[in-house]
Amino acid sequence: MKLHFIPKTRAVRVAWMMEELGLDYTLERHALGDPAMRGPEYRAVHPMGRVPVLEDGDVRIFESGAIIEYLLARQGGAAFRPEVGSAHFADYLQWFHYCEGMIMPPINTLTVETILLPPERRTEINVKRATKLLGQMLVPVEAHLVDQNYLAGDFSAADIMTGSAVQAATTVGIDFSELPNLVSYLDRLAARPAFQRAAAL
Ligand SMILES: N[C@@H](CCC(=O)N[C@@H](CS)C(=O)NCC(=O)O)C(=O)O
Repeated sequence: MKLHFIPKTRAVRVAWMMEELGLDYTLERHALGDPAMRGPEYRAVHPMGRVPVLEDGDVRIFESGAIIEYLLARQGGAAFRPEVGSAHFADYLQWFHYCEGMIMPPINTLTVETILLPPERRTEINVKRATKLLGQMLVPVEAHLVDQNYLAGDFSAADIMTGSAVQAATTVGIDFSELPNLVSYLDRLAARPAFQRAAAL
């Protein structure tokens, strides 16, 4: 299997999942901002010129969450996904999708407004709104973790998705002083050898 990869992006989530599953894979490395990612050759790999993309034989699949679901289904991922009949299954689905649905949109805005745009094109009000919204999006995760170590029973792919979004929130100026459960959750995630290997790629 080959993973199209850029460090410190959503591609790390997929590498993390592959490391947890103990899979063999190769990386095709790209660079953020490289015009080649918007060229016709790479657009044939990902129509928007993004990472991650996984290639597995004849299969090519993009969207980090979809790739992780694909890996769990095809590579014996039962240890990282509660069974359909489990009391944790609904939590698993909810927190798996909360990542891209709720936490990443304001992070996307903050990344554009504080990193990607040149200073003269940045809008302070957008930064303020996105920072406030992101803070609000983290509150339900903090509350959910009050009496449990992970989002859906044992560690699962939901922790790779929403956990990595919470990790990303630490890089865009969010104040975690009132989010102690998230701080210890981040420590638990960061202690996982599979995460450490993926983050070092
Ligand atoms: N929802 C997509 C988002 C993909 C995405 O936006 N990837 C970013 C990195 S985190 C990217 O490739 N950016 C490169 C660019 O915009 O040039 C997913 O979860 O895979």
